[in-house]
Amino acid sequence: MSFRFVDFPSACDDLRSDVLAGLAARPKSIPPKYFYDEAGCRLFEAICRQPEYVLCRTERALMAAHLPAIAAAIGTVDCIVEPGAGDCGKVRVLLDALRPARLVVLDIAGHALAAAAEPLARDYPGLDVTALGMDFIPMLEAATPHLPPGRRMIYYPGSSIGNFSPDEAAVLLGRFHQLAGAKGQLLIGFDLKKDPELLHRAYNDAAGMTAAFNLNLLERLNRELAADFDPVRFRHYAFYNPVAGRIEMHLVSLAEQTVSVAGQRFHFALGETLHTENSYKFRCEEFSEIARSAGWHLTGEWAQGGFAVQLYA
Ligand code: AVI
Repeated sequence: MSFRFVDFPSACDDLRSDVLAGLAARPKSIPPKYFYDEAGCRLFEAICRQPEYVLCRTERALMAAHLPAIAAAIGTVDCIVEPGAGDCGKVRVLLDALRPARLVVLDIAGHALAAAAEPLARDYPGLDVTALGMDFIPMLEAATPHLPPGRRMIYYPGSSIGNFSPDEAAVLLGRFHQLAGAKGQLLIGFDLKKDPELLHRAYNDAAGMTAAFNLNLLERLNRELAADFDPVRFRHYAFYNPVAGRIEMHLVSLAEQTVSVAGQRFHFALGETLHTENSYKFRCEEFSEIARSAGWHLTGEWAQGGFAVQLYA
């Protein structure tokens, strides 16, 4: 069994500077990557179990249904690289089908990642697993020394790419292209445009898990940045914007209030929003145009139940 965990320096300063900059901006905003503290990771897993949020289950069903064709299109791979791997649950089907020698997983929640990745090394004898605890968005290139030569495939499932604007997505996909190197491939999953009512329900589940996930961000800032948000004075507000082709998630202030964060004070008017996430939805051809602009060539496409997986070389 071979398992290695490398934790990159704490992103604590980034949290502070990103949050202070976001609260000073108009509209106020905070990058969605900060949802994922320990409680946020658990809440996201709970969201994936909600009947309204079918995204994770649909992707799993698509992968199961098309795995032989996907594996055949991919061919031989020496190393799978999964940025934002989280609980490392999705990559198992690919490990079964492709049997690569190396797996490199990256995630901002480093210790949760290590706990999830270590069992993979036990369950797949001969697989060399490296877990990199890093915020890969600013520091993806730091992963390069941990990648073996040979045929690499970047795996980016779960429609995580939808949490970036199309311009940001193109830049990130270009960096994936560099990281994959010669003969590199990209297998990526994204949510498709569909009935806005279905999308609306997915981000407004009846059990309130998405609301709790959104509001947990305020609890995190209270704990980690000595903030004094009162979560009861903010409302989870999520809706589909068909012009922009995205779900927008907001925390709307239910009162005029002033909040202290890391020693600085921020005023919220009644009804003012703190924009916490965009989740873009695509048509297959819209997405392949973004990937093409980043240097990738489409080599395979599977769509089912409102979700798509594309393969690029
Ligand atoms: C991780 N990401 C793809 C999820 C999404 O659907 O945009 C995060 C999420 N936000 C609310 N629910 C789920």
